[in-house]
Amino acid sequence: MDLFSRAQELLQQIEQFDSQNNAQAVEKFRIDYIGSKGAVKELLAELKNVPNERKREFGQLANSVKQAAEAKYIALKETLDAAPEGIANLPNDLTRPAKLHLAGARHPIAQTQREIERIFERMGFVIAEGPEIEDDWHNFTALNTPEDHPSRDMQDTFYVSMNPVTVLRSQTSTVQVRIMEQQKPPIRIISPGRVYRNETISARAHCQFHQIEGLYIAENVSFADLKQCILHFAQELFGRNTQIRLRPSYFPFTEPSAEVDISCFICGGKGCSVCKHSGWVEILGCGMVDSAVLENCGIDPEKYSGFAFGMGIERVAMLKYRINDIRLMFENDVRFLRQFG
Ligand code: 2NL
Repeated sequence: MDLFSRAQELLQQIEQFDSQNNAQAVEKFRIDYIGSKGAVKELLAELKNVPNERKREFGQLANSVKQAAEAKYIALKETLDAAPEGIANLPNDLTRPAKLHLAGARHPIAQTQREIERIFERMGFVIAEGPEIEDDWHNFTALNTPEDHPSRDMQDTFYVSMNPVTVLRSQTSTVQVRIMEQQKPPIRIISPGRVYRNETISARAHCQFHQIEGLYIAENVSFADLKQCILHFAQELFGRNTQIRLRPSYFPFTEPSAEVDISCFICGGKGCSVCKHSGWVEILGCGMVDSAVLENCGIDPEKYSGFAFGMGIERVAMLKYRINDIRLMFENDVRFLRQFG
């Protein structure tokens, strides 16, 4: 092939070159055509072999090949830089399935807490929260707990300091005492939150757990109001056919007091392992707020009365999701948590 034809061929190759916007292909173009050992350099080196009478003509042609190659290279670089980052390195198979996206989910305690909150919110209760580190007054004294009551014992409550007495709250009634001290009745609040008790850790007990307590104070609040409120709550959470059973009990802060069972939502009362073949499952404690507690919080017990209740959120969650060990709630093992997504 003569040199003129070779030059024409190069010109055509340069014009038709397609890098597919690939950085490596652009670099290869530079090396093959305008690099120090490239085709353009080779072509120009041939000038000495061209007969004198055609040197001028060949020189012009070779020069236009050189300019075409340089212009092409600049154009290739520009489109490459303008392309989104990394596009040149995309894997070939754009139809492959996307990577699995692992989204987080709420902890079963948080899900259960929210579900309980929503039921009471629909009845007009307002959420109230407060500190986890409390003084002796809000955790014990205002709640009518005698100086020698076992719950004050260091075996039961975590003391942060002795003088002044400061504890990790053992119940969220502390928040309700604070609200009663600040607000006039009617008061209708629920206080969810973490509480601490110095328990030996086992499948059923932990030194930290979550509670929701409720408090309703107004004129003429009766035990019948308490019963109906709890019945409605139980039917909302466990189903329309749920029944409740009240057993007399004792708390320092309520009088009278009761423990509430629900008809077993697993076997419907026939008897199973969840209700230990009794047909009933304990779900919360409650009672009419003791007049001494109202007085301690600056509320006139002659004018106002009220009811209160408290339940463990883990206990409800364990029943609902059939979890048999409370420790699973605090280990944050993803194999456990993923079951609640
Ligand atoms: C339980 C029982 C209960 C209360 C909590 C309460 C709060 C105030 C006044 C009076 Cl401010 N009572 N709370 C009453 C009865 C029972 O909790 O088994 N909790 C896990």
